[in-house]
Amino acid sequence: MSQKHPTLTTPFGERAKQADHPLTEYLYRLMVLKSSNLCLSADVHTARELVTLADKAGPSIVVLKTHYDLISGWDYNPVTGTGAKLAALARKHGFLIFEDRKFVDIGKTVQMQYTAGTARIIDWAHITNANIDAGKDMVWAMAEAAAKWKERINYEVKTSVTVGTPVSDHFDDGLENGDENGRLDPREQLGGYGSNDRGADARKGSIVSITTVTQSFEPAGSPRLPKSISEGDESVFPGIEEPPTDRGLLLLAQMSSKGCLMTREYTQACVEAAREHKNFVMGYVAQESLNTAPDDNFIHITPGCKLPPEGEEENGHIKGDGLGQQYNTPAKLINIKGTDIIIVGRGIICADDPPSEAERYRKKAWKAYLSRVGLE
Ligand code: 6AU
Repeated sequence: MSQKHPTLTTPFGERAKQADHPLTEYLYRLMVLKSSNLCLSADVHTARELVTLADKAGPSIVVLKTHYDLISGWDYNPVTGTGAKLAALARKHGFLIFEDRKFVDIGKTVQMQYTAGTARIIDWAHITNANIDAGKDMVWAMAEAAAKWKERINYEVKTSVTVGTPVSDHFDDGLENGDENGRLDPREQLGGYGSNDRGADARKGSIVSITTVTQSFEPAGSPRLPKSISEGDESVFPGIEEPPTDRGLLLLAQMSSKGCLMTREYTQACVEAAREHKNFVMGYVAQESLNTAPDDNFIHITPGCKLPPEGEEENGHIKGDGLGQQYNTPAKLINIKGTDIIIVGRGIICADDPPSEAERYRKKAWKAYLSRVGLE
């Protein structure tokens, strides 16, 4: 890490202005607004616990990190399910959702895992991450999938399939004649007419055997993040607009675990991939700042973070978890290693009062950032 890289001493508000990725720009502004550089790793057992924790700790965090596949009772319904509920809480409290999926496979497979399947991660997670052991082309494949998704969600597709007179039952997707991800492409389905043809004229029908398929396309802000949850809470965090519909990727460049096999060469390949895909890669999951080129402005988000119990020596050694996880304090990771956001899981979740522990971490991490950039 170069201690002298300008991003180490530039305040987040300034870095927002220089950000290449719209979601990174938004995230920096959110961090300044909430005085928070804390990501909560919400590794709890059930969907109910997850939603409750997100609601309670939401005011202290700027990123909520999930592992959807370790949550029992995850509801996959795109409108009322767990992803939709988290999206509503993200709007209410002002945080981004980061699904820690660590994609690694051939390009075609990761495209499908990212955009389709049961979880439809891209629909509710603003950010995800990838291990690029499979090669840099995987990043290109994910970027392509995200670009197509963004294009598609600029239209809300409402399709009614009826026999005879159309009725009001609507499907959002999953029709047999959808694209390879099981989705309808509005322009293909309607013979290639484009966005200028929206509105009342955009309602057309075609006869398939005796079945009438009627589709209407309406411009929509962020329709794939449903605006309501069953609890009916539709409030929006004040002081900032809703996040852009862009999706972002973090490259898993270094890990916190003991004996990690990621080599310097691998980490360097991550840096190259990030520079090649600035419109999709926001930055890294890493243990130190990897910004070295003069115009690097990638964001760094770092797990393996814990504070000693309240009242104990703050810069003392923090024991690992006995399963390979190693911990550092927020001050060390932010001040010395140059990371921007700390990821904390068990340090908060296992506390007697997780929301107030989240506040304690927020204050410590923000103080470390202020001291790094000389604002304290
Ligand atoms: O604070 P913890 O140890 O309870 O949780 C850390 C969280 C877990 C890990 O899956 C994740 O951070 N993680 C990652 C990520 C975010 O990709 C990388 C890594 O190197 N170490 C690590 O712990 O959800």
